[in-house]
Amino acid sequence: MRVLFVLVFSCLLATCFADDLDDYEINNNTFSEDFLFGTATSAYQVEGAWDEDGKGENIWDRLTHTTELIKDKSTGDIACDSYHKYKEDVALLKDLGVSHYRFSLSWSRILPTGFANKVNTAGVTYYKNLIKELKDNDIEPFVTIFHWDTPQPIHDAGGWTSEFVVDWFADYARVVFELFGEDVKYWLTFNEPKQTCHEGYGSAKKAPAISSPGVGEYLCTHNLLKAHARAWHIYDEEFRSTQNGKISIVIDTPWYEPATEDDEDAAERKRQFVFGWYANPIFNGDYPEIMKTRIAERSELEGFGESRLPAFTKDEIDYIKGTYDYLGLNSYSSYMVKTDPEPDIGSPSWDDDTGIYEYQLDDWIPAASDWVRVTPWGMRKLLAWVKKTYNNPAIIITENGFSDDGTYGDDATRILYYQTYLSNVLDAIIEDEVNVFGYTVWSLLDNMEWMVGYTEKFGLYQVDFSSKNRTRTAKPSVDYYKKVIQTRCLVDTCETDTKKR
Ligand code: PNW
Repeated sequence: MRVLFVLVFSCLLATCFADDLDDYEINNNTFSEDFLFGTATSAYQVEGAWDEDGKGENIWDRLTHTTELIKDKSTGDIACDSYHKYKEDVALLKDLGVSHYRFSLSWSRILPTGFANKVNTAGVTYYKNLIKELKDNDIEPFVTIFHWDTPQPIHDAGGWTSEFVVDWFADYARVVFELFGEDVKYWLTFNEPKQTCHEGYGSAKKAPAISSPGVGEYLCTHNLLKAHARAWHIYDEEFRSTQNGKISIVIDTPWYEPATEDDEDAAERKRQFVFGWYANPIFNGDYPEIMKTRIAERSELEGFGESRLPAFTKDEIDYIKGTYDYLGLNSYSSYMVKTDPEPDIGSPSWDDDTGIYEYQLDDWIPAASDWVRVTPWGMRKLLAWVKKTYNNPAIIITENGFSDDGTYGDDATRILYYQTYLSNVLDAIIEDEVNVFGYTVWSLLDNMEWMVGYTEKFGLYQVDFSSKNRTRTAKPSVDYYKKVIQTRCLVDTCETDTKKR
């Protein structure tokens, strides 16, 4: 039996959107007892203490201190001050009842020069303390090794466009496995590599804000994939037998829905350019054929001597293929896709290489972030597509969430977002037999939202950035998420006989 539940929420909204959410049925089965419910943050976005206790400078410190690119001209110098308030954060997590907390390590806090020549003991102590506090409270640490904050000296030496970064990252990964591996059972090498490479080196929309469209992002990705594979193999060969953990990567994508039946190829092309760019080498071997073909053709028409997409050798393909123990999936929203078969040949760009147009519909309920609209059906379609395309991997949703602008009020839209997305996750598990073993809300706290500073707030907890104390206050969605975690149920009453599933 299923219940219609959402009507109440959709009409609490100031505007009732045409894409009526009262059409959504909420799954009233339960999540299994061992399904993981958690929440996430990243180092630069919450820690602050940017130059404290020996931490080195990273590319976000440099960008925020030396440019005017951040919307509210803010920095992550203090952020949520989690470097000093981690015990308070863990108390919030405990109160929520989560099974896991996903956070990232700041490379520059552990290795201030970026290189493994010098380990910063105080930085190591911070993460040891955080991990101990989590474990003392029965919360499993999910540790992201790299969440966009490249050490400045690594960037100065060539960053992700230098092949040597593979060695530098491998050295860093070995250090953190040695230091923390006894207590960490779930590792993630990279968070959302597309954001690092496309936005960092292609479109210049994120640090280090390099504009090299159609070239820089492919080079960055090539090195990053090799670095991921190297870290996976180091773990596999040197640490797995004693530490018994699992290691993978986080890949992000919206769901891309064809605008008409004729646009299915375009939608699939876009999925491959966004997600397959990273997932295909790791899960199936090598870049997607469609990327190899299109980029080679367009490069030739543009007068390049070789494809702008670098090629892996056969050995590299074999080395990268299979470097996952599970999949970390981040997804927030959906786009409609129409074909744009051959954008003009001119200056190269990844966008033109994809050959599509995309847009969101006005009647999808918007968040404060212009790229997030409430499209829960996209989550189910995405999960089914990942299952089919990548051989049914074990998946944990490592990020999903909704932003407000500070005026969250009764928080009804965020509650609606979690409820409808989780309902679609449950549909995917029960009806499509997708192997999803966990779900992670982005984010525990309102935090430094990169280029838009503190203007878009994804937190379950509001943070008062004007107070020295960075006071945390629960938004109403905390109660809803707590109840879901306790009861495993998304509505008031669930069927009881499915508990053991
Ligand atoms: C993620 N998109 O970024 C990051 O992992 C977080 O650090 C960030 O705070 C969070 O999502 C919210 O922005 C994304 O345009 C940024 O599709 C942009 C997109 C997806 C994820």
